[in-house]
Amino acid sequence: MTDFTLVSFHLCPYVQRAAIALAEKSVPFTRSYVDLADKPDWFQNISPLGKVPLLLVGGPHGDRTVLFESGPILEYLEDITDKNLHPADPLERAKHRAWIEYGSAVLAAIWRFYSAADETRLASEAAGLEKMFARLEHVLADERPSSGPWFGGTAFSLVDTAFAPVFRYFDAFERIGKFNILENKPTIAVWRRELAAHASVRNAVIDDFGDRLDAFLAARDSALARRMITYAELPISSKQ
Ligand SMILES: N[C@@H](CCC(=O)N[C@@H](CS)C(=O)NCC(=O)O)C(=O)O
Repeated sequence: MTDFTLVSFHLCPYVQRAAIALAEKSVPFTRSYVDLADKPDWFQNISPLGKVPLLLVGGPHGDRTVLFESGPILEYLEDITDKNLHPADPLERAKHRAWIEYGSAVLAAIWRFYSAADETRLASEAAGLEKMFARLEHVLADERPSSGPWFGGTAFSLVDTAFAPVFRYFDAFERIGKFNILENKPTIAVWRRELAAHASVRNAVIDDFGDRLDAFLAARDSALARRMITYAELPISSKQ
């Protein structure tokens, strides 16, 4: 009997990918959390890049293998389970892998957005993100093989596991202001809404995820954090 432990950080979007895939595939697993600001020795010893997620795969004789990097973890879960989240067609599968990479590029752009030092940089990062989502809106609206709420149409896929954590950031950004990134993208709006309501996506994070993300964003030395502080200081009567 194999047992699985997902080594996590509460806010990590890459960890969420693995947690969603494990739930979609009905693979039982336990979670352990590390503080990335104060990494314990056991974690440093087994994580080659010092990053989460790790998937600890326990064998029948007490042996244990450490898998790192969300991409290989997702592919391994595809290999060992019957319920596939990748499409069967090789060309479609390759496209899905490419769009998962795109999801990682969007996460990097989101990092640049919430880390932007000043308002000028914040605006240019917002414009860059808007372009990335405009391309995605086109793919969803015009190139999906079947109509349905998910990236691939009717079937929930690994691309969905990659983008569900992306949209969680926008719940936080929209509490701070209006950045014109996801506006006027109706297909993305439906996708985002369906993902947010989906059980495996909801259960991929702890209950106070939103508060933790707000606190994380507010603690940075960034234009976005300054906006949050300014907003918090406004009298309640002037808040929308
Ligand atoms: N390419 C990696 C990215 C994982 C990653 O960046 N994890 C972040 C947390 S979301 C991390 O562990 N960073 C290490 C640190 O902050 O020291 C993957 O797909 O698993």
